[in-house]
Amino acid sequence: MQELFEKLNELISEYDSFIVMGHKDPDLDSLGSCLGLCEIIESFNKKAYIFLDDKNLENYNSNINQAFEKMEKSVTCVNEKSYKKIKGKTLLIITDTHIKDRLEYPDLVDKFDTVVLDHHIKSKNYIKDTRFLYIDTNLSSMSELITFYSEYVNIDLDNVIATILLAGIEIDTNGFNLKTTSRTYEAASTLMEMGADSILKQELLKESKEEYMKRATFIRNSFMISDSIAMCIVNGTTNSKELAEISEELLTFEDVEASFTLGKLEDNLIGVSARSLGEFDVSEIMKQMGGGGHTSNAATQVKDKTIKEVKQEIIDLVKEI
Ligand SMILES: [Mn+2]
Repeated sequence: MQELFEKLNELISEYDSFIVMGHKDPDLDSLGSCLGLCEIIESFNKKAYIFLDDKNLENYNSNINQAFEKMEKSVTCVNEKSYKKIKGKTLLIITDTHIKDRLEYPDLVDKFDTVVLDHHIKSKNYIKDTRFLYIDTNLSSMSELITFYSEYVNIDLDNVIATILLAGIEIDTNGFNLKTTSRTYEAASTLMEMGADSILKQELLKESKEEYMKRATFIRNSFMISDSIAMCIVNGTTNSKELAEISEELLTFEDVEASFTLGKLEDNLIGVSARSLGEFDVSEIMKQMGGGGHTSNAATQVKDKTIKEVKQEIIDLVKEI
């Protein structure tokens, strides 16, 4: 990792200004890594901006404004208009995604030199033409990476930023269960030492009761398709995030080794999110259905089929293995 941090240091010294951007519908990992990066960059006496719709953050996390108010470090957000006023040689740093369509504002990629940092499985449509692209799927989260980077450059992050980073790790690991290594705990420990606040963190991780109840209803209706594989079908229109959350939650039940959650993403498009504790390779099945991923975390989207057909296809493929 030392090599990566040296490379980032070099890049930072080369430019005057920086725009840091995460993915759209930012979660705490995306947001935390953006904030942490900005603080690191500014410690080099350079100006960093976050590309973020800060007026609508509440839509993504009902307690985030409270966190921003408590932050001692000031952050400057830019949007579709205001980024044009940024002066000097500017570098765009993307974190927590490497796919253009997932960006908060994809157009920016064509306007600035770009660096991409991510921990998701590399997709075929990754952002090309970058100054530097770094994808490490062994990382639990971008928050973990940014924590180590701040340690490397010897910066004590703002308490609130440390809190958001810690919450980001918890979100991406589903409470230190998925993709968690000793390094993940090390990062968490560093963030606590930097002053991460567990009460604020809990506030940030609270979800609305409604959302929880909705998910609980779907989970109650889930069923086993083999001795150790659970399936859940979401009624109505859903999104990939909800499907993934349900699959992850199903893994916490006794006897569940792997899980598949499916639901309608839009008309004529069904999403499947698959998770496993690691023994059963869910990517095998998702690949056969046109998707991808790795052993414990995979997904696909299927066009022009009914939920019933997709459900049967999964059941048949599971039987074959
Ligand atoms: Mn992430």
